[in-house]
Amino acid sequence: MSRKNYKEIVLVLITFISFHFSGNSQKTIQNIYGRERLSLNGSWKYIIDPYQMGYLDYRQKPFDESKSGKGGFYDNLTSMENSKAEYNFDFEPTLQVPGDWNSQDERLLFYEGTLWYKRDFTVSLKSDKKYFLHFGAVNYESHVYLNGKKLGVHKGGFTPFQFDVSDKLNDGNNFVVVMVDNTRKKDEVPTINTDWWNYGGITRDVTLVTTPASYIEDYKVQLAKADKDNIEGFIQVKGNNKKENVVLEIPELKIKSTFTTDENGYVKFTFPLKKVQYWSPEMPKLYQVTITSSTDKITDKIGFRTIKTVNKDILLNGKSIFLKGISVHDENPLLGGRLRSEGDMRMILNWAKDLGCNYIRLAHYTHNEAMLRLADEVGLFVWAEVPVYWTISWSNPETYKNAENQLTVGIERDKNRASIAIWSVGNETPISNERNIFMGKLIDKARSLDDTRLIAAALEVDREGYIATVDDALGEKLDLASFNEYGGWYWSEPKELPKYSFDIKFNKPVVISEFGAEAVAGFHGDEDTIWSEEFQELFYIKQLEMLERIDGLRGMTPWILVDFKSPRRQHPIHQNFWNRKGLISETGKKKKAFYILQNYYKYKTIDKK
Ligand code: GCB
Repeated sequence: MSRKNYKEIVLVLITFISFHFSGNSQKTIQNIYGRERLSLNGSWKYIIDPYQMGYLDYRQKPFDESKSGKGGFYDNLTSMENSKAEYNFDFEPTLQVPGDWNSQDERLLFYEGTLWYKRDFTVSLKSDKKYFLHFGAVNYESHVYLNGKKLGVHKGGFTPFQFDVSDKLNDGNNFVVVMVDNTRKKDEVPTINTDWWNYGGITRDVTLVTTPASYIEDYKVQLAKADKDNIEGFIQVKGNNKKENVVLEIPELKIKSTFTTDENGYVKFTFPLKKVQYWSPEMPKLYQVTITSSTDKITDKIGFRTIKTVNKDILLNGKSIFLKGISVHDENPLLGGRLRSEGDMRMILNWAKDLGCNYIRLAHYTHNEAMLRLADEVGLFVWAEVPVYWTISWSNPETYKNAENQLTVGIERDKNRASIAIWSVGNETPISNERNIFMGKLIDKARSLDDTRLIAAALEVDREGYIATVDDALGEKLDLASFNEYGGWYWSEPKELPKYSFDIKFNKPVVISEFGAEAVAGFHGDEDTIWSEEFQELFYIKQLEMLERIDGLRGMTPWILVDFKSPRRQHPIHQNFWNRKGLISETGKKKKAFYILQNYYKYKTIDKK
C-alpha cells in the first residue's frame, strides 16, 4: 500500500468515526430564542429519494466522500439547459418546516426512508460576527450541506444540534440542503419497535443564530441542590480565550453580581437569594435574568424552586406535593402529525390544565424547547424522558453513547427550566444484567449533569395472584418508585382491580408513570363493552380506587391525554392506526373518563399520616 493510500484510508476512517455518531455538529448554544436570529422556517423544497440516488453512486459509495465531493443532490444544480442532472429542486413541491413529512403529503404517510430538503436564504455578513445553523430536531439521521459543502451528520430525532457556519456563509445568497433518513434501525435510540408514529423530517425550528465573535455560549442559574437560599450556576463565554468580567442581573430581586471567568471563559458561582417568590404550578413566577459579558448580552426568564424527596414524600420548596399528571406525546391529533406551532403546544397544555393537572409526562423522548418554556410559564411540572424504550441494544457501546448523548443534550438544553422536576432514563425496559448496567450508567450520568432534580424511569410490575410487586433492582438507584401497570386492560378486568394490592420494595414516593385503557370516542355501551366510553370510565373509577390504597402514592401520569397515531394499532374499526387510550379523541372530544380523572384531581390532597 502506498503512503498516499494509507493516508487516504486513515482520513476516511477518521471522517467515518467522527461523522458516524453525532457528526461534527457541536454543543448547542443556550437559549437560541434569546439571540439575534434569522428563522429558516417556512417552505422548503423536497425530493423523495427512496434509493438514495442523491447520496450514493451506482457502486453505493457516498458522493460526498469522493475526491471532488460532488455529484449529490446537495450540489443543487438548477440549470435546465445543457445539464444531465436527473433532479431539480426548483420544480418540486414544498414542505412546511417545522413539521413532519407524513402529515403533509399523502405519499409520505407511511414513508420510512430518505428525503431531501432545500431552502434558499440571504444574509448580509458582518465580519465581526459568528453564525450558527441550528436545528431544533430532525428525525432521524440528517446530513447537512451549506452551499454544496457538507457541514456534518447528526443522529437522534428529538435533540437539537448546530454547526458553526461563520466561515462558510456567502454574503448574499445561500442555500442549505438536508438529507433526512427516518429508517428505523435496531441499534438506534429508539430501536425499531415503538408504539408511536415514526414521523420523519425537520420537525422543529431551523434558525441561523448570530452572535458576537466572543459570545455567551452557556449558563446555568438555578437554586443549589435542595437549598432554598442559594443560587448555584455557571457562565461559559466562548471565543475570547482570556479572563473577563461577566455581570449577572435579576433586577426584580435587586441582584447585580460581577464574576471573573478563567482563561477558558468559564466561571462557577454561588450567591444568596433573598425575598424570592418560589416557582410552583399554582404561582409559576419567572424572573428576568440578564447576563452581560464584554461583548454579549442574553436575557432569560427563570423560575426558582427546590424539589427533593424524603422517604415517601416529594417536597416542593419544602412542602409535600401530589403530582396530578397526564402523559402526552409530541403530536397534534388534529393534524395527525408533530406539534408545529406555539398554538399547537398551548392546545395540549390547556387540555392538561383543564383536567386539573399540575404535572405532565413528556413521553417518550425529548420534547420541543418551546414546550418546556410554556410549561414554565403556565405552571406544569414536567417528567422529561429519553427514548430508551423497550428493547434497546443494551450491549452495543454505540447505542449507549447515543442514548447518553440524547440525555446530555436534553439536560444541557433545559437545565434552567423550573418546570422540569424529573429526568427519566427510560421506559418499560426488560430486566437483564446488560440493561441494568446500561441504565445504571445513564442514571449516574444524569446525576452528574444535574443533581437538583429527581431521576426516574418507568419500571414494570410482576404479578402473582392479586399481588403486584415492584422490585426492579434499578429502583435502588432512582429517586421515585415509578412504574407502568396495565391492570384492567392488558391483564385482569376493571371490576377486579380493587382486589389487587401492591408490594413496592422501595421506601420512595410512588408515582405511577402509566395506566390506561382504550375507548373510541362516541362509542357507547354498558361498562362491560370493550372499546366503549363506559368501559374506560369504569376502568378509571376502579383504577383510582386501587391506586388510592398504595402507601406513599405521590402522583401519576395516566396514559394518555389524547389518542395518538401508532402503526401498531391495526384494528380497522376501533383503531385504524390510532392508540385509543386518550381521554380526549383525535378530534378533540373529551371522553367520559376525562371527567372521572378531573374530579379525582379536583379533590385530591395528600393525607399526611
Ligand atoms: C406502554 C408504553 C406506551 C404505550 C402503552 C400502550 O406501556 O409505555 O408507550 O403506548 O403502553 O398503549 O400500550
